[in-house]
Amino acid sequence: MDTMTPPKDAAELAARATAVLEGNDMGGWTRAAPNLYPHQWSWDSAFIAIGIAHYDVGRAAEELRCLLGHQWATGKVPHIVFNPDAPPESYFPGPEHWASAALDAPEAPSKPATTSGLCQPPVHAIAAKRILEVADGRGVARAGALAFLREVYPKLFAWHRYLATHRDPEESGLVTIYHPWESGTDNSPRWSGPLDRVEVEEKLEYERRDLQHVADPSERPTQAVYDRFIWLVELITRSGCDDAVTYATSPFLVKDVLMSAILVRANEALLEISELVGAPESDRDVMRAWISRGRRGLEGCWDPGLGLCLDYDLRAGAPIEARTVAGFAPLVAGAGPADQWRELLRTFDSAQFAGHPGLRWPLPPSTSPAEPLFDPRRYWRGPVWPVINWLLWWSLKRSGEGARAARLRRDGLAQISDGTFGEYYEPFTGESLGSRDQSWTAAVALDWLAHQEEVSEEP
Ligand code: 9WN
Repeated sequence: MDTMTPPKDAAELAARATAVLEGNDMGGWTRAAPNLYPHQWSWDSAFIAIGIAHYDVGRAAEELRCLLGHQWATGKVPHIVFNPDAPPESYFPGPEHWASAALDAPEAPSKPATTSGLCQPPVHAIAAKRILEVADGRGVARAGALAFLREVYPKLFAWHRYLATHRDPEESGLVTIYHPWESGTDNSPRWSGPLDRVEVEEKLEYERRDLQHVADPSERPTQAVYDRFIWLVELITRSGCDDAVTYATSPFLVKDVLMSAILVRANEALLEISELVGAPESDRDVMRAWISRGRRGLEGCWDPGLGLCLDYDLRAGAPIEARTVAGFAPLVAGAGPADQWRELLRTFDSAQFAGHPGLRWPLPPSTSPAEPLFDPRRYWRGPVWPVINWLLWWSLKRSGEGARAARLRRDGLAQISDGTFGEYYEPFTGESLGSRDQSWTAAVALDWLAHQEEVSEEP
């Protein structure tokens, strides 16, 4: 297949997206990207499962089953499940790093460590539900998809319970993260203030592996940021990945609004799953309480001046004032006060985000071009992420914003129709950046393309 020229039509784009996912298929699980990311990443695999469902429902279920097979006893779903066959020099920090630093955590699922000790946004219940919807849409494998939901429901419930308890002892409705990697938006200016306050107290001996896989180091985090990433990993592993110790001592402790909003929607999806699998009513009461607590928590993070929702730095005791795509968290969570919703859509359409006149496509940059730390080429500091657009599209659609969602899908598809399946895209030129053949970008393409066939909703 010629992968240099853009696909000529939707059918060819779908064929190429399928080829990317099949090429990254490691047998039961999918690496996030061929070179830069040779392991299974938690939230990537949820999006990947949605994409795979369009050509193989059973294999899509297997993707999540494999990830959830590495769940910790606390309920935590690890952010990376390591590929035992990946060469040690392919990614840092790899399994030996997590193992060597006393990963004797009683909750770890296996020894030596086969996972990282962090977690990522909980998109999994949304993906599990979507697998059933896709199966229904294709008229295939409903019984298998239902059996799969029955099997994973308790694991997903335990995962959400972990986030609602260990990661929210204050019962604020907001999820606490210990490391920018947990947010999935690692290098975002959201984390610059809290990271600047992290003091790297020891000399760190390590070799970065990410720079060998990208065309230009300016697309990846700086060395100062990376040192802090690694120092935080060091502190977490030294605590034996103990939540209570990390909570009490970590210099980086933040309430993440995007992760919290995803949890709200994931709880809604899990509620629906609980009905389908006949889970006890008491579970549903618990989930309903988590949902309203989550929505209340997000309402409290609203910044009327910026017209966005802001993360909260627990160590500084202050909101984090950064205009990033995470500020649209209430759109992801759905519902919320009508005036906030209107304000948020106004911010979305303004020149600060999708309405910026210089954009190649009217899609929200990961960081607003109006932010001092905006950088159109650097990871999470400006480029557009197809997977974030998918999340916004899906959320808007569920909130009855069909026309807006349709525009987002149309423009998002136009962006990824170059066929490179970039990890992210330069907002003004549309250039594909970071990794190529990124699995979740291919998955988003497949889901969007299939949706086009399901309904016609162009505004
Ligand atoms: C660290 C795999 C992951 C994504 C994250 C993205 C990036 C890793 C890295 O790649 O993070 O987890 O090494 O930069 O930021 O969202 O899950 O695609």
